[in-house]
Amino acid sequence: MSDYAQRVLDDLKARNAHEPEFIQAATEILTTLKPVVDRHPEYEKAGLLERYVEPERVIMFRVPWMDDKGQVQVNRGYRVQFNSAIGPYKGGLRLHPSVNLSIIKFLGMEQILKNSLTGLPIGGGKGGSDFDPKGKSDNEVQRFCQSFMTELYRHVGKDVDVPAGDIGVGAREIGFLYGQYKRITGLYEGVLTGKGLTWGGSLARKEATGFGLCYFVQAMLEANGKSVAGKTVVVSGSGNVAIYAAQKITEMGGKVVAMSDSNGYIHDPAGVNLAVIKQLKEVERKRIREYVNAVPTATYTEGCSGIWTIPCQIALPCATQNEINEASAKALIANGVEAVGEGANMPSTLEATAAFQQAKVLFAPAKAANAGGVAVSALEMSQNSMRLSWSFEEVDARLKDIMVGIFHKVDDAAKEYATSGDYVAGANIAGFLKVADAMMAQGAV
Ligand code: NDP
Ligand code: 2IT
Repeated sequence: MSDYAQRVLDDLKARNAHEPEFIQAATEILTTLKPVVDRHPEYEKAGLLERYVEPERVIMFRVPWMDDKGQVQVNRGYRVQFNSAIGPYKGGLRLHPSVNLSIIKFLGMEQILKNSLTGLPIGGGKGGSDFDPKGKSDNEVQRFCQSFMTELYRHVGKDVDVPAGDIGVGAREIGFLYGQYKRITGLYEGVLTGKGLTWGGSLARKEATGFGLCYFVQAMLEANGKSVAGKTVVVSGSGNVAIYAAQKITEMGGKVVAMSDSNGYIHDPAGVNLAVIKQLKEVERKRIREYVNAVPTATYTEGCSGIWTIPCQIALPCATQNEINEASAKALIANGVEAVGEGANMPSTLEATAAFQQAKVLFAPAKAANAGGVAVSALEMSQNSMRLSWSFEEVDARLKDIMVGIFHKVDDAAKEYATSGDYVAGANIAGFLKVADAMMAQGAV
């Protein structure tokens, strides 16, 4: 690595020693930016990397809410407004008990480059809370969301910062958050994306991350003389990203044989019945183990990592960070995996990524492969500003163009600056160049 990037990374590690996920994401990004920094010595004088790794603003706040028993509960809320060089801050809100500043900062820093890759004018941000929606009533979720927005409203706006969904935040939560924003500010504006279709949402936003992942993976396979058709696929998770990735990959001729949740995974060699998964997860909010009640030929196994020991040619991790460690990567490689498409953010550890790349597995990194969600969020912002809505087919066609376009940007940057086929370096470099250019033009801010 160049002295400059290494120095910034060493400094970041010392100053954020207690933030392992943030250090992990920064290590990958800074390591792959060496050839860019070498070609642009002016970046060092401009403190560009030091500015890049430091969020513009971190907002942390108390979120008090009353549970159904009348007991007041307190959670911690976050919004990291990381980088506004190319547009208003944009990125999801995560509600999960594991949420802390390290996780929100890693997600925010990834989001800067992802949003840049979409080619649309959106900066990078992320937020959330350690609130656990599991087991909470609709009323409790509503009271939490209203309290969260009662603080957040003063920091967001359609041209300032536009949050959306992530783990634990779907249409229900976006609805409660939007209602409270509207009530406090009196504004009917596109301050959130992932809204319902009757009140400003975009067709195909729900499907966008999963569909986009499959469009990217298909483009990557085609560029390497392969295709999805006829391949056996393992998809982890059974949330928003996983469900629509499984749907599209099936439409493309792949066969999904396993899916999971945070308790365990189901293996259905005949091909997963997605109608059953949707009913369990989207309608009833139940556990995936119940799948075997509807499909008795399938098996359920407790625990998450075992899903990666099921033989497949395509693996789509769509649950959460670091769900594939080196041992899981090696199990996939030993079973002949040909392509990995990251639907979740940073689902592979640094060691797992290295193992895939050494084994010449086609590896589609999250910030490129899962950019379809935020890309359609940006299309939702456009539709809101224009006060009109596009058809499903129109949005889906734009999504496909954007994902194929991202693949080519990433592929070209890998060839020009790194090694052909190193899509990790290609994504970081292609995303960074646009942000760096904008930051240089705007002065030392
Ligand atoms: P959902 O909440 O809809 O689904 C998350 C899924 O992952 C669930 O099946 C959940 O299981 C599982 N999961 C969550 N946390 C863990 C954990 N700690 N261990 C094991 N399994 C876990 O979220 P999304 O589908 O929206 O998000 C999935 C991933 O995709 C995340 O990494 C997110 O950042 C990323 N992403 C999401 C986008 C979007 O538009 N929604 C866009 C781009 C990326 P359980 O139900 O048991 O908790
Ligand atoms: O990680 C992500 O890109 C998201 N959770 C979606 C963000 C968005 O603003 O749509």
